Amino acid sequence: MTTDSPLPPGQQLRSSFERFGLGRFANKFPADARHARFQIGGDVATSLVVDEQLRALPRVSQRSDFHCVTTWSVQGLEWQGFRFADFYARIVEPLARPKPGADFVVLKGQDGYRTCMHLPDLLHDDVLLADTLNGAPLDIAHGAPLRLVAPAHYGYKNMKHLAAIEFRVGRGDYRFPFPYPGLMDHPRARVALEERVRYLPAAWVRPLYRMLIPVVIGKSRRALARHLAQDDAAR
Ligand SMILES: Nc1nc2c(c(=O)[nH]1)N[C@H]1C(S)=C(S)[C@@H](COP(=O)(O)O)O[C@H]1N2
Ligand SMILES: [Mo]
Repeated sequence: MTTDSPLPPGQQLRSSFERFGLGRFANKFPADARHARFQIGGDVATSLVVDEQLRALPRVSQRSDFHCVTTWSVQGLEWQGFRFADFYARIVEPLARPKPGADFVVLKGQDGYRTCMHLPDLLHDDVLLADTLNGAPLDIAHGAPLRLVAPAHYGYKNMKHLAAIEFRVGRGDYRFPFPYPGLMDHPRARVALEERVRYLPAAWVRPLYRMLIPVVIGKSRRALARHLAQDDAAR
């Protein structure tokens, strides 16, 4: 997705990129924000932990826009990291060996957040496992040590503090984290098609989500400030 393109339907431009997320996760932080290491599991022949293997993948840079389902967008973020498609072809397929049809993907964060994506959507060229933002290592606000960047999908698919990726045959018992309703987690959440939620017309939820933006940003900022202050005190 290119930058400075017209905003997708229902989105409004913000000048600053803020820490954001579902309320319950504002006070949760990664146990290890330094070392990019995560699990591959689900319906695979071999579950494994990925860390050093990532360094063997080609490093890529990408400038892309970011669209939160609550209707804010920021333009022109510079990410660096690894293409998901390379990760899949060079690590997942040969080493974990997903079962045929394991194309329902569950992403989990170190903070306990989880969401799902369709494998074909993850294999697009603009989907990254990113470890830097705007030339600096990812900070805690934006997903250290490693996050998913999928610009064509709403922010809630862009898993921060990546802890695990599971390749599953079918949805099984998957559900969005309690107490949030499953209708908030559209399986694809494509921004261009305004797949904001499941079942309901997107335009209905725009005003509700829009009201939440200042509340969530305030809560996220205060929680991060407290977390960083505790970290300093512990040092
Ligand atoms: N682990 C984790 N990933 C997450 C979230 C979260 O709370 N925890 N929030 C999601 C939502 S709703 C959005 S809009 C983006 C926000 O990314 P940012 O905090 O870097 O702005 O992260 C997404 N990924
Ligand atoms: Mo979001």
